Amino acid sequence: MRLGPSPGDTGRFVGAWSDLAGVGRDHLRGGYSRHAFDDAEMQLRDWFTEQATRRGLDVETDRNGNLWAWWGEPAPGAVVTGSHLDSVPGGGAFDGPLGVVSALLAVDELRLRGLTPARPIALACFAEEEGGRFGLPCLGSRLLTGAVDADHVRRLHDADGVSVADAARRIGLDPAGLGPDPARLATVGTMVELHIEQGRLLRAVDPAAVVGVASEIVAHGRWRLTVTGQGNHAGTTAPADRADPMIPAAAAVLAARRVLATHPGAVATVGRITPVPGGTNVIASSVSLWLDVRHTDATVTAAVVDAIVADVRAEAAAEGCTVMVQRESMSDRVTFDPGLGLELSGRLGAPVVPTAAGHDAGVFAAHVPTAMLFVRNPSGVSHAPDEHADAADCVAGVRALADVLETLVGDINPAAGHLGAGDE
Ligand code: HGY
Ligand code: MN
Ligand code: MN
Repeated sequence: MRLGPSPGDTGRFVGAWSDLAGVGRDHLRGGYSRHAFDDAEMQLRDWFTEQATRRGLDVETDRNGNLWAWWGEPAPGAVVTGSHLDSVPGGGAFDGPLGVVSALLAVDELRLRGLTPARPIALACFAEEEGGRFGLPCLGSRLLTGAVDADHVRRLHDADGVSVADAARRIGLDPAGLGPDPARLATVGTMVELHIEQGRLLRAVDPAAVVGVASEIVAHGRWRLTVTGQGNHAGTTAPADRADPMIPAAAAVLAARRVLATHPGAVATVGRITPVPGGTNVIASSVSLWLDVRHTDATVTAAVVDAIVADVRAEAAAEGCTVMVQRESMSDRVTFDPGLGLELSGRLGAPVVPTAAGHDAGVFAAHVPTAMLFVRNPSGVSHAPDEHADAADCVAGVRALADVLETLVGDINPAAGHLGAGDE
């Protein structure tokens, strides 16, 4: 194994990273807005395809819009690594793309080490991980594994009314093909996702740790509340004559914080509220708001939602409004493969930490041995423009991922010692 990072490693990372820096910048919100199959994400997909092809990997798009780049013929037992290219609105640069760029650079590293994989390696970019366009996170991996109903998904639509079916069609997919892909799932032997850490648990365990290994993902879900009142004039409507849906909506925001006092370990967030019509001098006729609630125990997650909804319904009754609650997504707690996690933690000398962030790896964990590697995030900030990881730590992440892949497919052939097809 080669010793510490060389200028080539950092330069290689910075070079690849700079390719993405200008794609999908959100000048209104700051950060990046790259959503499933939109222009920005398609530019990143094209970049990934070009980079993978240059490395001699065979690139394909599966029936659900996930990208796969193969080192070796697709066959059962493949080791899959990758992440996603889409972002939240105004998101950071690292959440998703770090895992994709690191996978490409890990292939370079393994070729420098002379590896001839004894099993196929696939680099993957999963579609709509954030759910930022159609509201259902990990859409591509959940369709592939059959974790969501394809007919329901086809009818989902974005803020402009474009359905998943239409969006799929626009990128050349057959909407009727969206759904379980058992043959492809059967090729996946092990899945490893590298991701910037989101939060501060790694530093709490070991401030010097650059890489961590995930133990679990807490239970988490998202609910849409639609409060309906009576639209009216902001100036001429007396308080007693109002049925203002913003009042119960405000109760949801405050309850999301208040109920945590009685549910330790839970987090609840209202980050998105959309009044209709949304005029400054208008009492809204309805308000949609979305709850994001997480706790390691799914029953506590449900209890937190129930407590918040009870507050909203009480305020709605007093205000003469009605409330509709729709569960848009729910992911139970995921425990990653303990044996694999301990093996990787020992191999890398990396602490094992849980996370409250969802990932495609969390979807695969129900089907194959799955692991996640976290790269140090000094501030812990994510889903915001300030999200950042130092280049040296990202290079350490690439090398850790290469170590993991070598462990999983190892067959070192020192005689090789070349970059392989499509040298950089
Ligand atoms: O929302 C999440 O937990 C993830 O970042 N998609
Ligand atoms: Mn995210
Ligand atoms: Mn992510």
